[in-house]
Amino acid sequence: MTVETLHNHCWPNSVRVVDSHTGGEPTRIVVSGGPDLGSGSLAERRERLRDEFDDFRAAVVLEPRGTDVLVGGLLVEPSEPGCVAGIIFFNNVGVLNMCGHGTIGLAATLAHLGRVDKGVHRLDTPVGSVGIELHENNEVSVENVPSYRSAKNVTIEVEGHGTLSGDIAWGGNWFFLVEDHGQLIEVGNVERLSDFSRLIRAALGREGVTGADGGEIDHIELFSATDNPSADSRNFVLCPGGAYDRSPCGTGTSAKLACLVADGKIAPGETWRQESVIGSIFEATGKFDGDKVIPTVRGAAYVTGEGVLFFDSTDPFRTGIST
Ligand code: PYC
Repeated sequence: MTVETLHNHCWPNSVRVVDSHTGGEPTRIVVSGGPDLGSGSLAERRERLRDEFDDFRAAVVLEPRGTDVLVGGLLVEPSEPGCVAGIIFFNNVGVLNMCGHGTIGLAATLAHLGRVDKGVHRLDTPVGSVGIELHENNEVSVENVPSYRSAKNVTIEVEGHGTLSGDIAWGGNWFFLVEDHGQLIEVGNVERLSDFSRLIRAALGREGVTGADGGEIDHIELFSATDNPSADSRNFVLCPGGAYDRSPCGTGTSAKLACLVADGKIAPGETWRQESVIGSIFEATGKFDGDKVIPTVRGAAYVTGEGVLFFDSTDPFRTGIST
């Protein structure tokens, strides 16, 4: 099968992909045939993907080829020396900064393709390089970008729910982290949790609350206790496109670790075990980097499929179904 490369804004006939899931959250990596984003940093090439190839993003992750839950990644040449690959993640509504579960899935994909051996490697991303280490049993550790809490106890007015406070933290994406919310974090309650979290995100937007760099806080993370003896806490994470993260969210777990370290609730080197709303677990430890923490997040990923996506020029849903 010939896989054509997309040049000069022409559509490819097809791209080769490898699918995986990490703690239940799916990732689809475009391993060949994707658009040529030219040269430059990963941040510059991400802008190009966003500005010039948004239809391609949508075609790969949206129905009928994907779902709203799917996170996509375009494998590219790295620009940072010492990196084995570059990755630009995207989802049902746009491009992402970084993606923890997706990086664990990417590591499993690269191992599946025979492109990396067990051991330690670095990957280039739009927000800096990250480390991966492949272990036994499908487990991967990701040494994430430096993470930090930028604001504590920020109070907002949530429509229908009154005043609520949370922390703002960076873990490769911006998060609003809420402990005291009165919601039941259980898989049977995800519709209500999603609606509630959307209202929080709307309140942040309405009140002009942003990350420290002015970036939109597009991920909402709720926490509760858990009865799982293998975990320290359970979370629910609303992703930018409205889907909830089936995994504990790698960047969200990093943001949580940054808050715990800032509050002196966990020492660097201690392990935090974050359970997702469906019961999958990531383990995280951190080390200090000035006033930030460098989290290492560990989870398991499984390759679920490998194939070719076709983009027939006569297909009325070639660019996906936007809802
Ligand atoms: O694992 O960092 C993550 C993530 C971000 C969005 C979905 N998953």
